Amino acid sequence: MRYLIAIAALLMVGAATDVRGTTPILKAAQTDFEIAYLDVRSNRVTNFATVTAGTPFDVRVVSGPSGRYRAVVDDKMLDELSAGKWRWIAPSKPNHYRLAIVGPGQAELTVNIAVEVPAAKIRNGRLNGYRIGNYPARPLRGLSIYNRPEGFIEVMPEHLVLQVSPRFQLAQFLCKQESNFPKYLLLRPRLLLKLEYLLDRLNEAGYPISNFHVMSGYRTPAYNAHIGNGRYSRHTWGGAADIFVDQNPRDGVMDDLNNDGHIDKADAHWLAKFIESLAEREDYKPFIGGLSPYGSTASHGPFVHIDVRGSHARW
Ligand SMILES: [Ca+2]
Ligand SMILES: [Ca+2]
Repeated sequence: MRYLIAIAALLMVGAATDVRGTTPILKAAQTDFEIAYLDVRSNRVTNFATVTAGTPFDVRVVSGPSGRYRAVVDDKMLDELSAGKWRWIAPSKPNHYRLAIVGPGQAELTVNIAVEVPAAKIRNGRLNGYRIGNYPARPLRGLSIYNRPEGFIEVMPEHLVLQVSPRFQLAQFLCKQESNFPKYLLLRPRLLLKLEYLLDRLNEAGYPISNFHVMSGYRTPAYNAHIGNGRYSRHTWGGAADIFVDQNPRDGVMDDLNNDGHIDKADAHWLAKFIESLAEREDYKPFIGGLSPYGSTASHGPFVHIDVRGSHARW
């Protein structure tokens, strides 16, 4: 099933040819029921979650057609706690697992669950050799989203192509620091849902954009300090992405979104303004966070920072 989704995602990517063209609207795959897990709700066919080894992971169906729902983890059926509600106890061995929920109409929804390697295994700022650095001892303003992480998602080469949402793969969020495998990262499901939401709205507005280029997703505190960023960057908690649109032409830099013949900060502004225009919508509420357009420097082109910190932040 995972491979079918990957193929479907590739087909969707293939359908888009022109940012301002008349190609059909690209809809991210959604199913006819909605689930709730961790701090999110989703009806996307592909989802992502993290859980600490040995701890419970709860998931429930919150809306959809009436009838019998089933939950299966790696081909093993889960017992229901009550109708449409399940608890999976994560194994003590960190790895990637696949939870499938099948609805009464046989529609299927997948949650790819990463059982994390405990942060307690960090020695001298390194996790199994991968440089992490140090998280601030005190959360910013006492907010729990700035707590020190309890664990990290382990990434081996075979996990790079793992679909973490209908249009995004795990590799897109890895820190840019040079290192061997295993690599580690944090990635908040809410960030993925926001990226998918923004693509849906862009497509509805007539921009058949198949994906964002994620210039920077997760950053280790060590890498974040190295590039001169603040200690409380949402990137270091896996809740931020620096993105641009790159498909016409696909050349590694932002496209001319405002169609003025130049690739510059005005294109980042165009994208930021589009995102800002969604801010009053009811369905945008879960995605409130930071938003800021950036221009080019010697090391990168224009991009837009987004995050899911839960409060509006502009700079
Ligand atoms: Ca481009
Ligand atoms: Ca432009």
